[in-house]
Amino acid sequence: MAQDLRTYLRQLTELDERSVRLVDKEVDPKFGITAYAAALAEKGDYPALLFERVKGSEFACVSNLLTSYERIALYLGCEVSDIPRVYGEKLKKPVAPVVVERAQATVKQNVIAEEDVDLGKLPIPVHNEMDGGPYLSAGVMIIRDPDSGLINAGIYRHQIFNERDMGVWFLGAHHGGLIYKKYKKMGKPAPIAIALGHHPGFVMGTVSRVQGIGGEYEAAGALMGEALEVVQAETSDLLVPAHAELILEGEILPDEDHVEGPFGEWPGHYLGGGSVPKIRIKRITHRNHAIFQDIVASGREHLVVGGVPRSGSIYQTVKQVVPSLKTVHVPFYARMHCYISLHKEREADVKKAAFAALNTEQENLRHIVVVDDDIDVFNGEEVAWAIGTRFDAERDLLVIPRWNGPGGLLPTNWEYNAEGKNTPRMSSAAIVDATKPAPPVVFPKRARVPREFIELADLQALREPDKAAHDKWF
Ligand SMILES: Cc1cc2nc3c(=O)[nH]c(=O)nc-3n(C[C@H](O)[C@H](O)[C@H](O)COP(=O)(O)O)c2cc1C
Ligand SMILES: [Mn+2]
Repeated sequence: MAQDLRTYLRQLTELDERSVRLVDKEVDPKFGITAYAAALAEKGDYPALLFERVKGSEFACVSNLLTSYERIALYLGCEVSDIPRVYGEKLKKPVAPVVVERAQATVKQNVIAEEDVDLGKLPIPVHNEMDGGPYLSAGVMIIRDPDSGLINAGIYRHQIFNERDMGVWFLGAHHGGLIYKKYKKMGKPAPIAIALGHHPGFVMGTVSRVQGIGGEYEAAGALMGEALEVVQAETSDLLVPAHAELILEGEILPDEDHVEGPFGEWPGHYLGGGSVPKIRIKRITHRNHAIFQDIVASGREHLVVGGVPRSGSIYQTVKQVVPSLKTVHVPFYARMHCYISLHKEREADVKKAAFAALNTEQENLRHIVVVDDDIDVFNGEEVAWAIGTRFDAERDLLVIPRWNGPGGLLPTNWEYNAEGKNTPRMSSAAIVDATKPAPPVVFPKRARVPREFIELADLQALREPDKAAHDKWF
């Protein structure tokens, strides 16, 4: 059986039954869904949430699903610390999708005709206080490049405008926007499909940095460990995932831009927005008892789903340039940072690695920190310690002026003034070289307890202080 959202939910519950929590009380899609995620996050708890009754909708909604590295390690079948390597190596071995017949495609179990399309009947959340309206945050938009014929996919935010219209917001160099502009230039509507609810390997495959247009279905297959099953769309020549929960089909209209936003984005601020192209939805297909998928915008989930694929893609490209790379980490808690650990063979390795990372993740990275391979890049404290002990700003800091922007989601890519007007600007990137000098230079050794003695420590012998101990010692 092909993997999908449901097989993954089952796998999660087998891991730990508390990892998926049901909410059978009715919730309002306006703040009601994100309120549960936020209340739990305040307690440091990030279970997947399955809302069974969302006001105004017959569909359930799953949210907060991909909130931890452990959940990603689960489907990749590896340790958390090995995610970037395993992810990067899988991306190097793309798996082509296979086309299945309509009868095999669970997403075709129900078809909603054009005249019956009403986006108001989907459980689409309003996430944060000042958001301009409901947003699809986990919709994977599929579009065909008219020149090469290749299918490209990615997640782009979609604000719902009315029963059948929504926006689409494309950032900088993302292929989705480049392809849309080709149709616009020809004055033609661009056929698209939006897939909602699927296996995390599909979702993350589509947001991986795949070089060149297309290749996301192949990345999804590689991450899922099996060919993605796709099926002919209803209204266009697109091939869509056969086991998504819902597929919305429609067109990006060439000349009907619409104001969108604001939307609380992953850096945690309200930025971006303005006028965006409009999509008209013409058909919806869905599984029986479909589960709509949401990603908690600007919350932990948004950060993890965005960060991990970047770590995987960067691992792959840096490894090609600097083979002594150990691993990389784009931490969810500061996704504009990238920590790279390597065994330095020569001084130039640091800059080669840092530029490969910057060029792989062109839009969002601002600070690359390169450390030696004795530093655990998954531990922010160790990275901070390496900066404190091995980095000298005068000697080891390289600033690359005007690297990011102008504008976009990073707050540093804007100039602010007292009138409350923002003007786009470009901001710099920095490479922080927190490595020791390359051999043969001798650098002071780290103070450590010998490993063989740590292993000899008998932790079973530890006990709670009892009364006798109190009387004697305290
Ligand atoms: C939750 C989430 C939301 C995203 N929202 C947007 C968005 O609104 N606009 C955008 O251009 N990219 C967005 N991205 C990033 C793209 O989906 C991602 O970079 C993708 O690789 C772009 O593919 P493309 O270059 O083929 O268009 C988002 C990513 C995630 C994980
Ligand atoms: Mn692409």
